[in-house]
Amino acid sequence: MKKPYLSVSLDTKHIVDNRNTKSHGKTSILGDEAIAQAAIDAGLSGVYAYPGTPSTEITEYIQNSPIAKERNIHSRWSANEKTAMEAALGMSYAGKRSLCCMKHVGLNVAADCFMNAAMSGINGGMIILTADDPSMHSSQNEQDNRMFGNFAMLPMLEPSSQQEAYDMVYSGFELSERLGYPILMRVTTRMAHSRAGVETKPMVEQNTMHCPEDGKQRYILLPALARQRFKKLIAAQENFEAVSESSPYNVYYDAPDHSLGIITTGIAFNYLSENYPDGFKHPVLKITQYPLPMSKLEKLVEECDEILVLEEGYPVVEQQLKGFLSKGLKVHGRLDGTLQRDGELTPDSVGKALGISITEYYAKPEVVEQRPPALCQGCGHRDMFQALNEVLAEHYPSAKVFGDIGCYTLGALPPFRAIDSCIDMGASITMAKGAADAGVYPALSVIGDSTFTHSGMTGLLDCVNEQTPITIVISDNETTAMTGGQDSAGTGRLEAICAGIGVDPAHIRVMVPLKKNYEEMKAIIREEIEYKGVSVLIPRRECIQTLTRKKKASKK
Ligand SMILES: Cc1ncc(C[n+]2csc(CCOP(=O)(O)OP(=O)(O)O)c2C)c(N)n1
Ligand code: SF4
Repeated sequence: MKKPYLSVSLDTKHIVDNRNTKSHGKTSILGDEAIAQAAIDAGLSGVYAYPGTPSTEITEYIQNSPIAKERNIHSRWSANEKTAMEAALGMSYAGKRSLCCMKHVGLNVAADCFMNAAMSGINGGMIILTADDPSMHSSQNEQDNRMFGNFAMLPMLEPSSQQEAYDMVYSGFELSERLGYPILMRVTTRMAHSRAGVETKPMVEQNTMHCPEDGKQRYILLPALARQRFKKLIAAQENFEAVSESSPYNVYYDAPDHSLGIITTGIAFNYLSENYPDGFKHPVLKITQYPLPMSKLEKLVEECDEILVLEEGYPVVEQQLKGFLSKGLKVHGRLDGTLQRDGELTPDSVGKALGISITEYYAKPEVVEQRPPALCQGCGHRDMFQALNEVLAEHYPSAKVFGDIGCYTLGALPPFRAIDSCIDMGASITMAKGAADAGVYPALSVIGDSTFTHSGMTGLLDCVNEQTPITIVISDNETTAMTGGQDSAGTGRLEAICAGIGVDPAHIRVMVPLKKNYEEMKAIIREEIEYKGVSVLIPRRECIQTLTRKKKASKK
């Protein structure tokens, strides 16, 4: 008989996980997967997320986990990061443990909920996972969301290894419940996407549903109640600091040479350790839990002549140490040029900052060339851009095309050079509106289907309300392609959504972006540009990558 995945032992809160015919143990996984596995093991009831590199694999792991399925853990993608965080807060309100994941810029979208969840606090444990992308491997900026954690005054975790990522999430829900607040956990690209051996722990049962008894005091942020909650949040800081001070994650390592003291945050500890395989030369304070452990920091500052701060992202700790007027303390890091001001740290850049000579083992072979990214051959976005470019070149040379974020952003590059902007998700429609208001004609927007439902729909409503003369192209490949082909929230319903928002159905035009249809497409594009109101063009053809994957899967 097939072994069941789970068996519940009645005398403890633990559930034995029989996935690998053992209850738990060591397994080699990505940082993102360690986070997902830890959440499942810690009694997660729901993950809420919108895809975004480097966070996507967390939710995908839970979606593909037979145990998560068996335990009925919610894992469907949300429409955007704000809806995801609000749903996670709702699940926590009902007493269950929830995880909310996003890439760093997703926290900008969810910021309204984030800041206010810090006021209400939580009921079931809640972890908000931000995956930051220093060096912008696949992002439009490299913001460091520890600043957001400080802004919201919430406790934060920033693992230095995959094992720590696992342990922090496993115990993080309980910590969140103990403190009464959501925990912000920050990882960066290398942590999310590199693999290591991780020791897993026994599986815990999910919380039973229990709504908060004091819910009406906590969750209704009317001014009189919100003022009380803010005082509570301020008062809670002392407790957050005490917990951080005694955290097993913030560790002081003494070493013989006190001419320098080193502070590491998050993954920088890993990079430092690689440079000292035989033990540290200088005292090191490893910080992976915030608020900052002040007495440990003071000890390091008092015992060492100078301080070097190694942190991935902004100089958050370095700036705090320097303050505005602390002339006495010699602090080195990203602000004084000891390390580069932007981009990722590496073991080598850390070694250089310490004056350690670096041996280059693997020089880049000459045959390896930097290649700009490009739309796949056969992609429907190509045909859409080709037809659009021809119309604009022939009839509207002063047209401005406001772009958005997705595979189609690559239409900015040769050979198309088809878009004039790409700022944030949804901005194509609203920027085109503002430009049209200023007199730009024709003002066009090019947006993907997933980006449209993420944050384009409200901008469309603004256009409809003012009958803005604007032509919006929703380039519909029926998936969220850029992040790997996740479901897109509006698939099959885009025309209905646009009509529901108030676009005249006569000006919602669907087309199939193929070479053989160019003349028909061009005629429609021209007609709708000539229309002095809101028109929506929907070139629709499935992404060839998802199509190929489906075909392969159906042959198996
Ligand atoms: C606020 C925010 N969340 C997530 C992302 C990651 N991201 C980039 S493009 C994209 C979606 C693209 O899907 P779609 O608009 O359908 O275009 P496609 O890639 O399919 O052409 C996502 C999720 C981001 N850049 N910003
Ligand atoms: S992944 Fe899909 S949408 Fe993206 S460029 Fe390739 S075919 Fe086009």
